[in-house]
Amino acid sequence: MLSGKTVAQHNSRESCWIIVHGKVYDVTEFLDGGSKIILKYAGKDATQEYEPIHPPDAITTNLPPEKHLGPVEPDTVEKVVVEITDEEKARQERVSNRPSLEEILNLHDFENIAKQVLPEKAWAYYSSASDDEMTLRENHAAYHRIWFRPRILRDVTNVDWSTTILGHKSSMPVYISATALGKLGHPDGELNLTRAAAKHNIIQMIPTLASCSFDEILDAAQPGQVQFFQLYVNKDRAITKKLVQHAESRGVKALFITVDAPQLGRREKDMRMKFEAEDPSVVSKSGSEGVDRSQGAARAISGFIDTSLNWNDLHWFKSITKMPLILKGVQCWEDALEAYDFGVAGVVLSNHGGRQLDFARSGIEILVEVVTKLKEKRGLTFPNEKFSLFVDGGVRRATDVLKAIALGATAVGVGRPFLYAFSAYGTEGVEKAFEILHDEFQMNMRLLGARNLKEVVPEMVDVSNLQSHVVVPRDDLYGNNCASVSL
Ligand code: 173
Repeated sequence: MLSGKTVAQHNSRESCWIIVHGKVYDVTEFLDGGSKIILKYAGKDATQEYEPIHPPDAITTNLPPEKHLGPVEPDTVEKVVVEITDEEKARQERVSNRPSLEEILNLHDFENIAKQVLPEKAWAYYSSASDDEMTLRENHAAYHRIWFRPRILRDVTNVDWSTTILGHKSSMPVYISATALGKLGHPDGELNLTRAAAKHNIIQMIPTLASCSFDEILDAAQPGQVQFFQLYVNKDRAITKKLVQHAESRGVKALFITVDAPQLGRREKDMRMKFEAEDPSVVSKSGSEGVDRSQGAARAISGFIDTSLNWNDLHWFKSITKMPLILKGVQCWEDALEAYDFGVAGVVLSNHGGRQLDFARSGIEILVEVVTKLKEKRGLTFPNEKFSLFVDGGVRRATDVLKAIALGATAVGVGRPFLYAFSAYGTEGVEKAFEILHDEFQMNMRLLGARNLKEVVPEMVDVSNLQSHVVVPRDDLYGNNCASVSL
């Protein structure tokens, strides 16, 4: 057994040991590039910082066994004193005063509450988007430029909004999109989603960068529960191959390869947060890196993503798995057509929740051109069982979903609202979010005159304004991105 004192001596760039869950690891070789945060914990217990942003098996998969130095004598480790600031006290107060779930009426409510009850870092990471957050706002605003043309005098006593996604039943045309770092918001992280999804027959897309390990999330699923996997392609293809084949062997039903993030966007809210959180004394010692001391939670852990990923790699993916492949992050009809011609099972028309290229168009706008062009060029009609179109970004209401369905989407992905729901209320929050959507589907389908999703047709929407990118309306929730530099 190592003593805390011994560990404490390895507190430099030359030799950096950390303690996680009572075990000591030599992480010196992880220090090159982007890992200044590790140095802050050199020689110390890093568990609290480590836990939310790494799955429990991250060390065992990434650090060679000889760097696992064994257990530390618990009593000899100096406790990392976490000072409860006044701000934190106030936050905890807000957590205990949060409204009951009965008071939540829509998905926006979760966002509003999350903003007030989440730890600052978590809110900054989840809510942030790139640059001026124009695409983030546009994602939501684009739905406001589509209006309905409802039909009347149809017997809408029974309405059914259940559907099939890539051959799998779903209680609504919505799936849980992948979002990273669930434990920043709630100690159970992504398991909240798994549990709620099981109860409501909703498909969960498991993120590569979940806080919980992949197997934990699979183990938490009920027999027969359908899960998809979102993949960030690693520079080390052996790691990717292992991940993909493991997912397939555990029964994951589809592989969503993220294609819009060769580099992560600058999410300035997130970056600013880290900037302030870091201990200046440590930073100054790290020397020549100048002020670029931190890139925020996401960038800090994204270095493994392969910037060279290209169309040719898709052959390789086909050779290593039988799971259907879906490209996540397609942003124009030309790429959708190429994806179709290549023979993948579908595409997600998405700009990564506004977190990548700012001024990328909304998924719903892209959907219209993709449907038009694929009909023109390949004679396809949508929804199409051979080639599914998914949309994500900015979806908050069943009306948003119905607009996408009318325009040819198979289903839409929802990310942040479910994150916010479990961050504030755990699994029950996510269940409530599903219940709200179910209620909204029932009412809106009746009012639209559609008894099932097949009856939600293009003629029911007016998209004549969709492509006019007029000024994005003011949005208080997001308006503060640039106002947070304190002087
Ligand atoms: O949007 C994100 O934050 C994201 O996809 C990501 C990518 C790499 C690391 C962490 C999160």
